[in-house]
Amino acid sequence: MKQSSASENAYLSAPINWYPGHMTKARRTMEEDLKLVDMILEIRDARIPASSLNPDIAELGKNKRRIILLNKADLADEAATERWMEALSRQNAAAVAADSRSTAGMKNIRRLLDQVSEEKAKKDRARGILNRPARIMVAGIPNVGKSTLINSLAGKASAKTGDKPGVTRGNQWIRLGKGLELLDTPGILWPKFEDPSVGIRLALTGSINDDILPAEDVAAEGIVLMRRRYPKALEEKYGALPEDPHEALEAIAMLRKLLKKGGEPDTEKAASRFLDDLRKGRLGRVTLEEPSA
Ligand SMILES: Nc1nc2c(ncn2[C@@H]2O[C@H](COP(=O)(O)OP(=O)(O)OP(=O)(O)O)[C@@H](O)[C@H]2O)c(=O)[nH]1
Ligand SMILES: [Mg+2]
Repeated sequence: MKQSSASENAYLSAPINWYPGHMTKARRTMEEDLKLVDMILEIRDARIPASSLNPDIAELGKNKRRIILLNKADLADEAATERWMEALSRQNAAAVAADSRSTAGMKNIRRLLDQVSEEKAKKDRARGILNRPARIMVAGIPNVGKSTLINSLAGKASAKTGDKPGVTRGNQWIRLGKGLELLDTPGILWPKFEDPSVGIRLALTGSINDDILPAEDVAAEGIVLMRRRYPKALEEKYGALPEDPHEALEAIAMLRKLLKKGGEPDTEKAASRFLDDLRKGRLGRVTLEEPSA
């Protein structure tokens, strides 16, 4: 592991095994399951719409209709979400933004899915096939809200959800009325990120397990990123912080009285606190990256 520094990307150049075996299997399973579905609903995190893209989905599903959903939009910067929606529409990608925990926000998505179902029924009828539901795969990286979305669409808790990556372990079909079936899938990451800051952002938003990267390093990068993008929110929460992100963690520890036995600042606890504040929206609504020009 490299020495810590103030720049983003400093920590991920060492090879890290964050591609657990079950994800390799998940990719193979996805390839098989794609043969069964009419469409892919690709869930991304609205706070990191680029870093939460899994190229496997586009590659394996290149012949399928695809809708992109920027989820957790309630935690993302609204203006940035608008810029992302514009950028996606310029690439001719069908995209919507949502807070999947609220059933109220599901109307638009339900309408899109019903359209898919009707089109399929029409095509099927022309070929003499009746009563075959449209099947939609819900795919995306871990912890992005796939199961939560399915539960909100279904109006009941059919799929298991949880505040950490890797909750859904296997596939599960959930029926939405007679014309639609949704496939809940385990989140998939991919083996190598060309840009190491992608790993940091996935950790910052909680899609990589907290025991894989050291919390202090992730938090230090988060502080650098917040200072660059939302300096006011950072200062409002913790006051003026020292330039060096590790010293900033010490300052947060002192401020929050997170001290070790000898009275020294407990930077590990400060890092967890910062990450929790960031992930829960206590530093305001934040989007950590912009669409490329
Ligand atoms: N604020 C917010 N939280 C959400 C949203 N959608 C899901 N969550 C939360 O995110 C966490 C993960 O949700 P899940 O539905 O389990 O995520 P998943 O994509 O199924 O995760 P895996 O099964 O691990 O791949 C849970 O704590 C949800 O309550 C959203 O739109 N906004
Ligand atoms: Mg799940």
